This record gives sequence, C-alpha cells and structure tokens, in this order.
Amino acid sequence: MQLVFPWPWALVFCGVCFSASVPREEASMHPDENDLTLATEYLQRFYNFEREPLTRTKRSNPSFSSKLADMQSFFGLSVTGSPDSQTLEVMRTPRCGVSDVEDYSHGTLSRWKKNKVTFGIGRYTSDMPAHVVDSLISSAVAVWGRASLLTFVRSYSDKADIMVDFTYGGHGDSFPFDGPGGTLAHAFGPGEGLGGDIHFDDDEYWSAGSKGFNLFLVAAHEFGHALGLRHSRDPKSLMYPVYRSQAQKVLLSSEDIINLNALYASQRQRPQPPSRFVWPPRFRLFYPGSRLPLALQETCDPNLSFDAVTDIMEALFFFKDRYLWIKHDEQYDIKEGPIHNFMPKIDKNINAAYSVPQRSTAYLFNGTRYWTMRGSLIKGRTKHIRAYGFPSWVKQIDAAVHITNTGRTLFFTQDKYWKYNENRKTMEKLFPRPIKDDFPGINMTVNAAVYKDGLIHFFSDAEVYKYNYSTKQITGVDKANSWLGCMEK
Ligand SMILES: *[C@@H]1O[C@H](CO)[C@@H](O)[C@H](O)[C@H]1NC(C)=O
Ligand SMILES: *[C@@H]1O[C@H](CO)[C@@H](O)[C@H](O)[C@H]1NC(C)=O
Ligand SMILES: *[C@@H]1O[C@H](CO)[C@@H](O)[C@H](O)[C@H]1NC(C)=O
Ligand SMILES: *[C@@H]1O[C@H](CO)[C@@H](O)[C@H](O)[C@H]1NC(C)=O
Ligand SMILES: [Ca+2]
Ligand SMILES: [Ca+2]
Ligand SMILES: [Zn+2]
Ligand SMILES: [Zn+2]
Repeated sequence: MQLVFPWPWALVFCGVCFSASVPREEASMHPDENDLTLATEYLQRFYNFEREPLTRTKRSNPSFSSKLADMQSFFGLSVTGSPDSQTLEVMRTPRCGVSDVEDYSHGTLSRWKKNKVTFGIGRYTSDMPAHVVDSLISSAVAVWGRASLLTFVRSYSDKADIMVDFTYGGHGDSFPFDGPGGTLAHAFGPGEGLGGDIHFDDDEYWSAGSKGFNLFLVAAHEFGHALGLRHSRDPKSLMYPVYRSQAQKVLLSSEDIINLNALYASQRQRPQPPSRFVWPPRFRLFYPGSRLPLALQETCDPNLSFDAVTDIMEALFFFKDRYLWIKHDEQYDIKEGPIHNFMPKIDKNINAAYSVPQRSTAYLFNGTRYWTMRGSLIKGRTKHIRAYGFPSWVKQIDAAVHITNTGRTLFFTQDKYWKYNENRKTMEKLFPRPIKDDFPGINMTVNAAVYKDGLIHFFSDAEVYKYNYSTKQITGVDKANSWLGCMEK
C-alpha cells in the first residue's frame, strides 16, 4: 500500500531561459515585421504603450523606444531602446497577463479589508482531474497564507472573493487570451465583482508537474495579484512576471513577503514571518480524494487537539479522527485530508503513532491493533499489541514516542507509561510506572507525543508541552495546532 507523499516533486520547467547566461548579441538593426509586431503588442499589453497602426516607422517613434527601454530596464536587459534579439527572447517567453507598469486595478493599490478571504473555483480545465486542480489551487493559496496573517477559506459558491476560472480567448473581461503560449493567466486586484478573480488560459496545457505549465506555480503567482501585489523585477520573486525555466528553491522572496505584509500586517504582527519556502526535492504529488478537507478555519480552532502525532521521514503527521495533516519540515505548505487519501489501507482513527528513523519504520495504533509502515508502505495486516508485551487489560495506547538517542519507545496509557527497548524488542522491566513520577509536571492526559529537536512534545487537549527529558522540565507551552500555521491570539 502506497503512502502518497503530498508535495509537488522537483519541478523542471520548459520555457525559454533568458538569464544573463544567454549570449548577448548585437541588437539586430533590421528586426523583421513579425518581431516588430511582437514587440509592439507586448509593449501595448504590458507597458502601457498606446495603440497605433503598425508601420516600420514605429522604430523611430520615441514613445515606442522609451517603452521598450522601460521593458528592458524592468528585465535587467541592456537598455538599447530597440528590439534586439535578447529583448525579443524575453518577449517570447510565456508570462503572466498582468501589466508590468501600472496597477491593474485602475490606479489604486487595493487590498482586502479583512483577514479572511474566500476563494472558489468556477470552470475547471480538462487537462487534469478536478480534485487535482483543487489540491493545486489550495496549495498555491496556502503559500501566501503561511507567510501572512491571512486565512483563506475554500468557498463552493460562485460569490467567493477570489473566483478562479479556466477560460480561453475573449472571455468577458477586456483582456482576451491569446491561444497557446504568450499569456498564461491573469488576475485582478482585490475588489468587488471581478476584483480578486483569477483566469487561466485553457489553451495552455496545465499540469501538476513539468509538462506544459505547472498550475501550482502559476496559480501561486496569480494569487499574489489577487491579494494586491504587483510584478517584481527580481527574478527570485514569485511575483516576477515571466514563467521561469526552473523552479526557485525558495518560492517567496523576501520582497514578496515584505510587500504582502506591507498590505496586510496592520492588524496583528506575526512573530516570525517565515522567510523560506523550500521546494521539496523529490516528493510525488498528492492527489486528495473526493472528501473535502476541513476548512482552514477548523485547523486553526484554538480548541483543536490531536489523537496522534509523529514524524515520518522529513514530515510531521498530525492525526485527528479520520483526518490527517502533513507538514514537511521545511515547507510552509501543509497538506491535509482524510487519512485514507494518504494511506488507503487505514480506515480507522489513529490513537498513537511513532517512528523509528533508523529503520525507516513507523507504527500506527488503533485500539489493540497496529499497522507497520516501512518507508511509505503499509506492510501486511495489523498486529496485536501483545506483541510488544502489553498486558491484556491495555485496550488502547494514548500516545507513543520514540527517543532516538536511547533507542527506547515510551508508551502512554491513562496515567501510566511503558518503556520498550527497540533493539532487543522487549518491554523493560518494572514497567508500567506512573507518568507523574518520572515526568514531573506532566499530570495531564497525554493525547499524543513526538520527539523533536531534543524535546518531547506532549500534546494534551489543545496544548503542546515541550519537555526536556534530561532536566525533567517543561520548557514551553504552545497551542497544539501552532505547527499548522495557526497563530495564537
Ligand atoms: C473552546 O472551548 C471552550 C470551552 O469548551 C468554549 O467555550 C469555546 O467556545 C471554544 N472555542 C471555540 C473557538 O470553539
Ligand atoms: C479505532 O478506530 C475506530 C474507527 O475509526 C474507532 O471507532 C475506534 O474508536 C478506534 N479505537 C479506539 C480505541 O480509539
Ligand atoms: C498539575 O500540576 C501543577 C503543579 O504541580 C498544578 O498547578 C496543576 O493544577 C496540575 N494540573 C492538573 C490537571 O492536575
Ligand atoms: C535540556 O536541558 C539540558 C540541561 O539544561 C540542556 O543542556 C539541553 O540543551 C536541553 N535540551 C534542549 C533541547 O533544550
Ligand atoms: Ca496563452
Ligand atoms: Ca492519542
Ligand atoms: Zn503576474
Ligand atoms: Zn480574464
């Protein structure tokens, strides 16, 4: 049984590379008619160049040259004022349809006047299943959610603040799409009606990977506009207008984060704005099933508690009822969904879970039975916990945590705990013992536990207690869902 890892894999993009490594050529003194048409249309669309009949005299038109110079300067090209080959190369690169020079929302920089923004999906593309589109769009908006105080809620009405549509050609706004290539998508700044809406050109081939155009990346960029951000000149920024030939390792630049927080930081200050969004190197894309994820709202319910928490490979897994959140150690994008979406073989609540990294193995408990997961595969059938040496009166494990440097696993049940030697595969003698005797301060019910950064994190109801095992002291308390991007009040 396959555990399907939820992160888009390393993205290798098509598209033309136009970085400084492109050999520079002398500006062509005689660009042909097609090039002139391309340049003129490009400047009209993205640099506010006034529409005029196309003639060869265009090149000598000062307005054309100065707009071209603006464009060259934006992209850090040599500012020649004429459509040299390097400039034309950039102009041929697929890109966002939003202008580079003026605010698309009619002159005023707009922002949502609230922290909770809804988004909905109207027309889908036929390039991939709808649930994949849902997943990619949710992941894309979450990129901004993790970097700000904004909360995004999926809406299933057509009245969401941000409506996402796949469309083509002329589609009812004044910005018709142009067939394959060229403009990939555009978005409107925050506001009523069309405000905030995102349109994708469905004449492109959209994918979750490297074929055609990567929907997640383009959507993440367009959500930036939908929140009020303009284009950036910094090729490291997500708000750079051109589709990049290679995914940035860090999706949001500090400029992106600063600009976003300049628009939305006034209400509350996030203690540590995440500054890095690291692309996962090798994970496969997770396609959630048909059941709807919990709203972000519920994830951030201050009363949320967990049944089990464990680290598996490079991610933290949070179990609650039949639901699962997976947070990659270095990624702000959190995946969530019914457990069976990720582990189709598991159809039950998980009461406790732990992993032994040295063996790349995790153990997931429900009542008196447990699953063994090696790597990302659930192995065989469930086993009975008597295999560990539990007495028959133990009907359920509350929490389990493996302490890597001692090779021992601790099992918590009600007010008692056991210590299991993973190397000898035996329960240590003289157990169970009262939790409160050996863990002073932990006199509350332990719902879940995970060992991380040298501390045992004890989850109890809506709190997580950070416990230093050597000093036997609680060193901090947090909200249980604080790892899921939720802010404390
Ligand atoms: C959290 O629980 C408390 C006490 O049970 C309740 O008063 C409060 O309304 C709950 N908060 C939320 C957001 O559900
Ligand atoms: C095991 O899973 C089932 C189905 O989710 C659940 O009803 C039951 O309460 C679980 N067992 C325990 C001991 O929690
Ligand atoms: C746990 O212990 C602390 C101090 O020893 C005490 O203040 C607190 O009330 C106790 N909590 C419970 C739930 O017994
Ligand atoms: C636990 O406490 C010991 C002794 O104060 C300290 O050296 C160690 O760094 C602490 N561990 C963590 C992870 O904070
Ligand atoms: Ca197009
Ligand atoms: Ca539990
Ligand atoms: Zn854009
Ligand atoms: Zn449109």
